[in-house]
Amino acid sequence: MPDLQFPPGFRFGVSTAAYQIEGAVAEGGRGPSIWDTFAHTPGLTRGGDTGDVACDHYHRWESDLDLMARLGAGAYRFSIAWPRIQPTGSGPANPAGLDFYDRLVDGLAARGIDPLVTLFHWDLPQALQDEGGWANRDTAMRFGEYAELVAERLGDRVKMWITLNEPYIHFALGHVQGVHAPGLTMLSDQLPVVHHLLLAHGLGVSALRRASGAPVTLANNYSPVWPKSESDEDQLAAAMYDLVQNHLFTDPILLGQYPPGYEFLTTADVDSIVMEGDLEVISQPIQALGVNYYNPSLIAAAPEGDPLPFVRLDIEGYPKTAFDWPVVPDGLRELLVGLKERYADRLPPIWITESGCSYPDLDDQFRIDYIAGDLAAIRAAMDAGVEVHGYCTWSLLDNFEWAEGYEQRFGLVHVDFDTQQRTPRRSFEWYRELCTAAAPRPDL
Ligand code: GCO
Repeated sequence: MPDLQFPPGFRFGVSTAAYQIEGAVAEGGRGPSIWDTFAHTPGLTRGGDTGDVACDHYHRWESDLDLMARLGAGAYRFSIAWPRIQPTGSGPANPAGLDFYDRLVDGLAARGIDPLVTLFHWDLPQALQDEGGWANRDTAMRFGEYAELVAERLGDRVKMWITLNEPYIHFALGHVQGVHAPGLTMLSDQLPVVHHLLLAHGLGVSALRRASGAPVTLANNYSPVWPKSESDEDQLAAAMYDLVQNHLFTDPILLGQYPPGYEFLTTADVDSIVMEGDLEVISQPIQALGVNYYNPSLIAAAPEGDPLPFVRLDIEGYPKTAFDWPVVPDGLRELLVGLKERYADRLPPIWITESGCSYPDLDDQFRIDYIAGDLAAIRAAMDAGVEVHGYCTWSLLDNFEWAEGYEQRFGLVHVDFDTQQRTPRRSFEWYRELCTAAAPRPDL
């Protein structure tokens, strides 16, 4: 166990997401999501993998909660599948959907584990996508209604709400690069998607604050940006990448304004998209900021004629995960200190809502070293004045890694997807010492 000291009350936990672990995609009244459509489209996921069964968590949730209790997890960050609550994304709640999450939240409480609930982790109801998805302002309104339904049922027991997971990644990979659902390649006029995701966050905050006293945040994927060279071209490309990845979904929320230079996202009249009063809704106070961290971004200017002004380059000279991602723990310290410098007294306390690595072996010293590196980086950021309240590693279980299917294994617990057998890796026992030292819990 690392001999790092964290303040009393600091929580160690784990993170998952509905479409990546639940399965049972046509049970309990659940409607189709854009990820059901995308994963069932030939050629879009590795080996045609889908989340139809995943970790079968919908049926195995109680034994999975027992695993978390054995881990001594202080917090469990999971997402609610919108299409379980509203199969077509609007209208009355599906009772069976609310009942599933009601049992889950009660099961967590019975095991002394704090529920941190993400309302949107990319599985938009397909019926809303059929009406334009996030390009349609109405989708933001629907999200506010969905948030209210969930908060009215669970709001007395949820310990923190996360409105959106990684809106930048959902925008960039799902709407520009086309490699995630809904598989769009919008090369201009992207601002409506960006703005309606932010407006959904704001309407979600309003709804959650009405129906629940729990803190509200969102989780962004932040990445320190490293220009390839001092050349003007690379510096400009790096600044633009920093704008879209790190500031576009944070400045409007914490500063009440878009980052300078965002106008390149549209050729339309911005006032026809960003309506009067929207930024006031979007910038309502949040009580924490969720930070997902995986690695820095090495950026160079794109070649002439490329649709995007920047290219992300491989980062050499660091250990690589099985996903070929560089392991740069100090990047987490760098981004946390950078957030403090940019947002100063507007920065709420931080939760690390995701960080982890793909590594297949049961004897996974690699994952232990990865998490230990994260924790040392967090401790260093805290020593530099950044307030951090918790750390949820990605992930409890090996799960459906989006377009990569089941190839990449991020779990403290190995899953045999043929038998659904769970086998804790060595990192599980290592992390258990950390969790139980932070908040001793009875052995189950
Ligand atoms: C993300 C998502 C997770 C991923 C994890 C590993 O950050 O992309 O929130 O669903 O599975 O990050 O890529």
